[in-house]
Amino acid sequence: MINPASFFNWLKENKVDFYSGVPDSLLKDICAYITDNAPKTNHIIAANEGNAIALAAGYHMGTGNTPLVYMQNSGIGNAVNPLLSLTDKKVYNIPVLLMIGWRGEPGIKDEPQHVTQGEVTLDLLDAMHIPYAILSVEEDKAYEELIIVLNKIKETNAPHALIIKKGTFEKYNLKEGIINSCELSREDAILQIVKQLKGDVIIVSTTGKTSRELFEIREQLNQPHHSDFLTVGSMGHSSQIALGLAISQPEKNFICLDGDGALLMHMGALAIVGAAAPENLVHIIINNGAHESVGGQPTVGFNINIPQIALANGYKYAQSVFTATELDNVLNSISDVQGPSLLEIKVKVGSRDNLGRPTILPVDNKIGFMNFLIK
Ligand SMILES: Cc1ncc(C[n+]2csc(CCOP(=O)(O)OP(=O)(O)O)c2C)c(N)n1
Repeated sequence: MINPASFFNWLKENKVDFYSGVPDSLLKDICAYITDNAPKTNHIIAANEGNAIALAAGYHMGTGNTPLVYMQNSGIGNAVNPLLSLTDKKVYNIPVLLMIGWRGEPGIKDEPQHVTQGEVTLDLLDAMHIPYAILSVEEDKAYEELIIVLNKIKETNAPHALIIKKGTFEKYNLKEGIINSCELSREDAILQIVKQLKGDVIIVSTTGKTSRELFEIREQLNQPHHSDFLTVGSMGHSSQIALGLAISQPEKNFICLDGDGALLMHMGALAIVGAAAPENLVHIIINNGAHESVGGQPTVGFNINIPQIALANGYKYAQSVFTATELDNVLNSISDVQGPSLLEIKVKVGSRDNLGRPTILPVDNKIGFMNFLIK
């Protein structure tokens, strides 16, 4: 296994000292080390992986150095356009060292949303003419490979990927974790929402632990899952799934349970909800200021005024709450408000160690959900 500190120092000695990306569970130890040890100006956790490539391109043009961009392989889709129309050698020819976590690696059991992505990861890079090396888990070998990769980048001035398998990095715990004084946890907030819902409210939940917690809460309460669409992948898109549903079934009420990282990833979605103005949609942002599901690296969720942003984008009502009592009050009245509405719930960072994963397949979730909606 590779020690995150020595990997970071090795890169620094080789003039790779700017980092951007979106955190990934397979990369959480190295991402945590970078978060704790890189100067703030040299590490920017991007809104999405495409933005990270663009940030890296800007840094390269300002310094001449090679930046590093990290991402989960599910972020390749977000990065394709800037990789092909910005950094590509037939366009601006900009060097980037890509570090890509290989979820769904063939032969290694993973969640359904990672399986095809894992199968096509190397093919996607081939199709984009981006060379890659699968980084060895053995430290000495890994550094030999890295020398070859950096030489290749120097020679071509173009992006080169490092594919990172599960278990490549030794454990490193984030020191600069976010500590806030919020009362509720994400799970507390979801439990309260589920318990207080009136009538047949339909929920679309975002990727990561939000959907896992919602699933477990239904199990605990002995409630069926058919009114929940668990968006296990597609980070940042659940508000648009909810929008598509809300406009197709205007007589039903919909809630999108979103995360701050997911909201930031595709924030333009807010303007589209505002413009479409579905009266029957409540967009709830569970804001912990972190990418909690993949290691707790910070987002800028606590630096921005989400309700004001929503109102400026055409939402009809927006509110922020911190406590169970405030949440109780808003949930009691929100169904009387004409939407689209946004409710931000500020929560602490963290989750249960024994949190499970949905035991129903995504396709069965969809079938049950559609049967419930179109009956
Ligand atoms: C395009 C894409 N990039 C990265 C990931 C990995 N990922 C899964 S959950 C998550 C964090 C989500 O953060 P947030 O929405 O704030 O929710 P939290 O986990 O804090 O509840 C990330 C980065 C992903 N699934 N898809």
